[in-house]
Amino acid sequence: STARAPVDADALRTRFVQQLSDMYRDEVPLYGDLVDIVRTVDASVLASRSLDPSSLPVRHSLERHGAIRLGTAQEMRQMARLFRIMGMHPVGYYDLQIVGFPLHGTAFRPVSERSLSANPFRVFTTVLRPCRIASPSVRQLAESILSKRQLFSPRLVELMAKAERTGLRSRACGGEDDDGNDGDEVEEFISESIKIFKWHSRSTVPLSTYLSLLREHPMVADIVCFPSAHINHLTPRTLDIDAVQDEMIRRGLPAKECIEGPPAGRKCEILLRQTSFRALQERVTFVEEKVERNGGCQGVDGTHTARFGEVEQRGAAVTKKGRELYDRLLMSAMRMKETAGRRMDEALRETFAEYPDDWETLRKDGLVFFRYRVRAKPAAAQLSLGGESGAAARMEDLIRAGVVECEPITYEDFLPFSAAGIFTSNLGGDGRKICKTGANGDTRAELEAVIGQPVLCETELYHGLQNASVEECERELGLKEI
Ligand code: OOG
Ligand code: NI
Repeated sequence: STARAPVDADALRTRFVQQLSDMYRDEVPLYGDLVDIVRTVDASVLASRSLDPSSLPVRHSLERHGAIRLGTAQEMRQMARLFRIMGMHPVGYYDLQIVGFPLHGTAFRPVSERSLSANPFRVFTTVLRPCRIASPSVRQLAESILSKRQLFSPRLVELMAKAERTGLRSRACGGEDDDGNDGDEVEEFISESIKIFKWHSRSTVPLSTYLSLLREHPMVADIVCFPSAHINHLTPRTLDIDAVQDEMIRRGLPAKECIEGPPAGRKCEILLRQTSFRALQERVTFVEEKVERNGGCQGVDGTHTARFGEVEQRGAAVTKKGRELYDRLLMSAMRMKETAGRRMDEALRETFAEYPDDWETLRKDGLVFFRYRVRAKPAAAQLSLGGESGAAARMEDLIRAGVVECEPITYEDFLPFSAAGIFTSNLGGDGRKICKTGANGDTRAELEAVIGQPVLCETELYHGLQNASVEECERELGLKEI
């Protein structure tokens, strides 16, 4: 019989996010409404620019990010393996202690140009840091409950090992797999994986346990009290987040008041703008206190607030210098809000007047990363080479000569303060909770030890993409040896 070729990571990821999106739409109908709003808004943006929907890159149609919160180092390590099989790697370090949450994490996402354009699905993944839970008894309780949880089914663990060894095969490709098996491993792998992200309205603990964890910190209750690592939101990308925000309000969705990230009204979008609708109160059945004794499992009714909807607009990836400028302007807007009682959107508009807003300046000032490509190849003799001036100046010369063109590289990551704003607007109950602080140490190294691999630096990745595109131009133009 013919051997099947293994399914590649990009195809696995695309199938996975498709099913995840279908599941979340069933679970949270408002997510479906939000996706519909985005579709309508994007269609009218394209129409207003006289563009055909097919002019959007393929990746746009199912571009999503999600978020999960894990309980233990072991869960995080296994999750990293699962994501790696789907072509997703840990990028960027986020310490949620900045908003008083006992969590830190990273984003798992594709990193190569090819994988990103196939499907850029990313998951903001945090893990509980028990050392940041203030009450020793609550910490102990959380750890003991989590030690009994098994997110990954034995079958999934088997399939993961196989994926790492030989890859997974799909029936759609015909033939048998190398065990002479005609089952569809890919389908099984995806459905077993999806189970981890599914919502369960049945808690694994009694209501009183839930309440004591909730009193300590709502995130602790959310992480500890359920049998899965339910996805807490799934975010579509839009071309016009201001229009989506207006439409959410018009339709009566419980939208967050302000959009996180750079201010509205820029010509050159940078980084990331996000808004969300608030988490909904959902019915949950808790285990009965004396469940062993009466053997029944009728449970006790309660509620939980965790899952919400979010939408984002992505702009250009900025350099280290561009990020420093962004952070400085954001900080001064935040100060204006706190000390002068200014509205955040107005404060942002004011401080961001300092952030250049045309691509040429953003490029020449080294604030944004660009992808270069040869536009028209001239005869070799026509290329004048500013010898000593280096690659950047040479690219500027080539752009001026009409030989090379460039476009900003899309930002594929997250923003800590935006994430923090999204987190805090979705706490439910009484707002901001503070976790125990302590000597901060090297928390990034702590996370890397948990994951068992280094967390990649997003700026280095963008730099790598830019450099690769410059080298490609130089090769094509025969400038490589100069
Ligand atoms: C994650 C919040 C962060 C984003 O888009 O910044 C996030 C969470 O609530 O678990 O998803
Ligand atoms: Ni998000």
